[in-house]
Amino acid sequence: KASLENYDYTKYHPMDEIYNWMDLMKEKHSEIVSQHYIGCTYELRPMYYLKIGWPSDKQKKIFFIDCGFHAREWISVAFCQWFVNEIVSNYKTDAILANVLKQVDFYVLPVLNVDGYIYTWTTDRLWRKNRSPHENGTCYGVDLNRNFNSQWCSIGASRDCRSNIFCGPEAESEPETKALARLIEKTKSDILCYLTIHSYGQMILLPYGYKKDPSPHHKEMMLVAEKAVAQMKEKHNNEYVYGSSALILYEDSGSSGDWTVEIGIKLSYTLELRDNGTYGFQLPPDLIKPTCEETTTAVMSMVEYINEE
Ligand code: ING
Ligand code: ZN
Repeated sequence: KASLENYDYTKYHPMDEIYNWMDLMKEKHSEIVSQHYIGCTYELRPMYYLKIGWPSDKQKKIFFIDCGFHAREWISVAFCQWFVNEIVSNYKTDAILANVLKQVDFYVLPVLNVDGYIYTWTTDRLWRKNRSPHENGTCYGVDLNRNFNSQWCSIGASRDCRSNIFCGPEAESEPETKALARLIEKTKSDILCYLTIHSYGQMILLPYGYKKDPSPHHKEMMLVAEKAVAQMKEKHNNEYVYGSSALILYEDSGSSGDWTVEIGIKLSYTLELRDNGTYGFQLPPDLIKPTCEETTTAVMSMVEYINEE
C-alpha cells in the first residue's frame, strides 16, 4: 500500500488510487479528517466525501466542495486532492487556517461521477456523463449537472440519451445525483458556501443558469468572486472571468449550482478551472500545480470571507 508521503499531487490518479488515498488520509490525519459514505453509483461503486475540521460541541459551518461531476474534467479531481493535502499539510503551522478549522468544516467530495471517471481511464478519455444505460442499452449516460431538480430539462439540456447534455428520464433519476442531493439537503442549514469544480474555461460562475435574473445574494456573490479572481491573478498572473452562468456562458437547467440556491444555500459557485481551450479537458500534468495553487488562493479568499461574516 502506497503512503501519503510520496503521493504525487502533480499527476492525475486512477480511481483505485483515489480510494486508497482517501483511506490513507483519514488514517493518518484522523484528528481532523473523517470519511463518509453517501451512496453507490449506477455501477455500484461507493461515493465518499472527506470532512475536515476540528471536532466541536457547537454547530459548525460547512464549506462544501465537490469535484468530478464530469468524467473528463480530470483537473477538477486533482484539485480536490490538492486542496485536502494543503489543509492537512498546513493546519499545524498556519494560524489563519487553524482558526478556520475551529469554525468551519470542509466537506470535500473528490469524485462524484466515479463510473464515468473510470471509463475515461479505460475506454474514452473525453466521456462526460455517468454510465447508466438508456433505451434498452442503446445509449449510455446522464449529464449529472442537468439532472438536479431545478427547472429540470427546461433549457440547455436534452431529452435525447445520445446527447452529452442528456438530462435523464426525470430529475434526480441518477443515484449519483440523489446521493449528493440528499447529503446537501440534510446539511443545508449549515452550508455557507457550495462550490462545484469543473473545467475548462477559467470562470467563476454564479447562478442562475436557467434564467438571466440575478439570484438573491447576487451582489455579495459578485464581490466575493471579484476578490477571488484578483487573488488568482496575483498568484500566477492568470485571468479568470466571473458572472452569472446564463449571461457569461450559456443557459442551462438542472445544475447543482442552481438547485443549491433554490434550497436556500447563500453562496453557490461553479468554478471552471484551466485552461482557455489550448488543451481543454486534457490539461497537461505540468499545469496541475499552478492551476491548483491559484484555485486554492481563490477558495481560501472565499473561506476567509465567510469566516469573517
Ligand atoms: N461546464 C458547466 C456545465 O455543466 C455550467 C457549466 C454550470 C453552466 C452551471 C451553467 C450552470 O455545462 C462544464 N464544463 O461542465
Ligand atoms: Zn463540467
